[in-house]
Amino acid sequence: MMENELQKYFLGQELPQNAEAIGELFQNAKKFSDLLMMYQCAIREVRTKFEILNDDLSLHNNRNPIEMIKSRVKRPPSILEKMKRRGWELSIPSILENLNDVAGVRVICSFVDDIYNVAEMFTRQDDVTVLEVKDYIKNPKPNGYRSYHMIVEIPVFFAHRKQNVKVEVQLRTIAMDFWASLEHGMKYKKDMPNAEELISELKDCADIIAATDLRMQSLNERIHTENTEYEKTGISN
Ligand code: 0O2
Repeated sequence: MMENELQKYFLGQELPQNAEAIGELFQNAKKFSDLLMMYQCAIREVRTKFEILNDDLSLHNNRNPIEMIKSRVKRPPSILEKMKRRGWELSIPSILENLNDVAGVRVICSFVDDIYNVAEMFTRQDDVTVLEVKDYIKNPKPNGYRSYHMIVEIPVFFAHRKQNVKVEVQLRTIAMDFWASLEHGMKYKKDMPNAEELISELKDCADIIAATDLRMQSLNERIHTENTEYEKTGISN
């Protein structure tokens, strides 16, 4: 009942014909929009945590390890599609229990080491519970995808209640993000005639990018060491 009505409502199909069904539809829609608001609040909490870490590290280390933070609440059609694909019951308790990526925060860092440092500082906070970690940097996907994924749970405080909310956090470098944005376009194009060639080129690019990320990190360390030495001795190598 709820599944069909939500589907019709959110996929823009026709409205039910009787007043009772319309009333129920709007009640369900209200509950659903409250749910999305709750995920939006959890995103704000998580974003703030990363922004504070970035400000603090910037103040003490003179550089920002985080280049950018992006976030999104999964769109209703994508929620419905995933719940159906996985065979999960379409209800609010089931979304809360099963769907880990309704709230998504993507943290784009300058260097690979920054990813691990920032992730460690974030997960050390006592209101952050880590439910799952997938390290696609140490274990890249066969297509070359690299990122550090975490599912975390954080408490969100509302006027009269506290709700623990799951958020998917993805940490990656600027280069990994650039690659993933391009590769995302392949999601629905795996049957194209030249797909194999594109997949193979993308994999090559992912490997080049990973090697470049490490070279850039090592260059950064050398530049930093030389600058520190110069500040101490006034002698430049
Ligand atoms: P969107 O549009 O970014 O939300 P899960 O579905 O989360 O229960 P799964 O699929 O094992 O289980 O999760 P995983 O591997 O942690 O990946 C989830 C998200 O990571 C994806 O979300 C993408 O954002 C990103 N991702 C994972 N693999 C790839 C990849 O090969 N290429 C790119 N470009 N992104 C990837 P969605 O829901 O697919 O998409």
